[in-house]
Amino acid sequence: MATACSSDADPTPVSGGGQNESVPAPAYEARSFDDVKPLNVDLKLVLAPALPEIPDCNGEPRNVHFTLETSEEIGEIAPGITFPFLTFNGSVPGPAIVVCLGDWVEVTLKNLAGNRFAHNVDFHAATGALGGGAASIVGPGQRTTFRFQALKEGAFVYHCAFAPIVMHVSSGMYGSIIVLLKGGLPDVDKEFYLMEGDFCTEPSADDPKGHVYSQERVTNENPSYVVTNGRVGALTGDNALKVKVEEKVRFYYGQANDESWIHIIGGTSIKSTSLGRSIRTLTRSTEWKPRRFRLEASRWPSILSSTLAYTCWSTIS
Ligand SMILES: [Cu+2]
Repeated sequence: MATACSSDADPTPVSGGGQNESVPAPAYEARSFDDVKPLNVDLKLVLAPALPEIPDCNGEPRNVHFTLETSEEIGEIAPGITFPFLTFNGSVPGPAIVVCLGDWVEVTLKNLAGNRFAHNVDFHAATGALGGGAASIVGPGQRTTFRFQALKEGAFVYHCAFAPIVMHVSSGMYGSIIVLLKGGLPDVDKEFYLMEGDFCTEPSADDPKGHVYSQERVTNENPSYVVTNGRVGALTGDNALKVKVEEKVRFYYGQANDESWIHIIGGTSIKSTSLGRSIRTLTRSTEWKPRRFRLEASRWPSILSSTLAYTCWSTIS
């Protein structure tokens, strides 16, 4: 088993994706997996805008396992327009992952046989080993399992970091991982997971309605679609988010593209909190800010100075 513990080693951040700030003090002291012998928990992932079961985070650290499966499928990006998506678990964004501070996060990454590309996964809730990217490169038909300990609270992006990274991310390979403080979050009536991303597409040579990835649009930073939850109409019409009057609602809002601002009309936001920031994932390496908007009193810090975390890595297989 290969291990690397950045909390007691050189503090220079080594995670990829433009994380170039000094590493803050860890929010949680790293402990030995073998000493703690954490309870194994299988996290049942669900597709956006749903969230998995939210843990209460009152117990001992757990070993939270889940499987991400890479898929390469042509789907509809707008009515009548198709695009060859690259995804985690067949959805854009990839499933939300919610764990507690101190939990170990044990990831199995499967790259389906028949896929064209190698893939990996880079969690910005972690540092070292390219956020997992260096530990998780899998070719078609391969799988790998690795784990890290979540030592910094906040909302972070995860994404494929296999070259060309821009192509993999802007084709849909991104999602959010949320690390909760001890005690979890106050109860709400409904929770939703939203994530914005850009797609740079152009009609293929033989089919004007069959779009393909456009490197020219990426280079010119000129996306053809700026969408929330992966496609035009993902949150409108029959897909509209529904809540009842007086219900308390929490939104987890992330971005895998250029910076923009969510704007809630028709309701009162009791509290909106920025929990982290990460890279802008298109052509520039400037920072962007995934945000989680909470509609109730918050005991979280208003702004996290960084998404960087101290992490002990273990490559399991
Ligand atoms: Cu990929």
